[in-house]
Amino acid sequence: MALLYLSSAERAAVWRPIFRDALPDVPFVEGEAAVADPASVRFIAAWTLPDGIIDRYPNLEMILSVGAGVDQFDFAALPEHVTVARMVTPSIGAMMRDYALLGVLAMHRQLPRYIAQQRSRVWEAGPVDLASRRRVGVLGLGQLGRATLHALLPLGFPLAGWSRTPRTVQGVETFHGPDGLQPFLARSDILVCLLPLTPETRNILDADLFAALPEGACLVHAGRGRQLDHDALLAALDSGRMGGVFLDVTEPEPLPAEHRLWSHPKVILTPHVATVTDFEEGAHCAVDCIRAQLNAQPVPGRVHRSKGY
Ligand code: NDP
Ligand code: OXD
Repeated sequence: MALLYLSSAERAAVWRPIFRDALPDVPFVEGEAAVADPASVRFIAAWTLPDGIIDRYPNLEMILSVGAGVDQFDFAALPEHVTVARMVTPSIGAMMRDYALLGVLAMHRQLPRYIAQQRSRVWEAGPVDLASRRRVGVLGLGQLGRATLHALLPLGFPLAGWSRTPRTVQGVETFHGPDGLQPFLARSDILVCLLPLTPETRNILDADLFAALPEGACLVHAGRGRQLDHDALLAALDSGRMGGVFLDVTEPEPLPAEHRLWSHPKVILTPHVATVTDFEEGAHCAVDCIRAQLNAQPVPGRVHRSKGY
């Protein structure tokens, strides 16, 4: 029985001793070239999977994403009996909370405008409003959406959240499903997207969605690039329908050098850095997943394949 590890050498240096101590019966095999017996591979930890890998390991039972997302996997190519799990660790939530807070405050206090003004040596005050008059809406009430809302609550923004199924979050007005989307959008002056990428959420941030937001609304997007219609966003920024965007994810990544989002005065762009999975926490999370699988217990971070997240 072995774990086939297919990620960076830097991460491996942290994972290797943790696996040796915690799971001495599960050899930590680094790279396919090091696999002595393909039948021994029962677990794979990777960000992306090389083509045809599933056929090479007949006893594979679990794939662990080394990040929080799993949309990089082609579920249709994975046999039903293979469990897929992802990283659910305290620091992923904490880092996203910090990032989303930064984005919301940057939009609330018009940071793109003042960065552009500073570059042009323009001293011109814009309107300043109270947080209690700026409504924030978070798309996605999972580990990241909830961590963000908990951090925003004491700042006084009226808060709402949207999920697929009904959810309760203290101090937050919640909406769910397609019917809940329009009323949720209509009260969101700053929209934060923390949704997983699935067939239902692909391109969800499109012209119709921007039109359903209050005039001049802002977007903080740290979900996935393929959820965003980049052209529709540029058109909405140019027309004034959207007031600004704080963007961590694009399609493709890196964003091509000639793309207008790089230089748009209403855009703050970061290179997919909202969270980085801490190697040590990730190793412990992977150990917990494998232990749970071996003991036929619920696997933490297990992905529900029919839902796609
Ligand atoms: P979770 O699986 O914990 O939560 C997902 C949330 O989205 C749930 O509330 C779920 O609803 C909701 N949701 C899913 N599909 C729909 C839908 N069709 N309509 C409405 N709501 C929907 O995910 P996480 O919070 O851990 O992560 C979210 C995403 O953030 C990741 O999948 C990844 O893409 C992205 N991410 C980005 C990072 C970055 O650095 N930029 C880093 C880490 C993650 P319900 O509660 O009903 O199930
Ligand atoms: C992740 C990410 O999902 O980095 O971990 O986006």
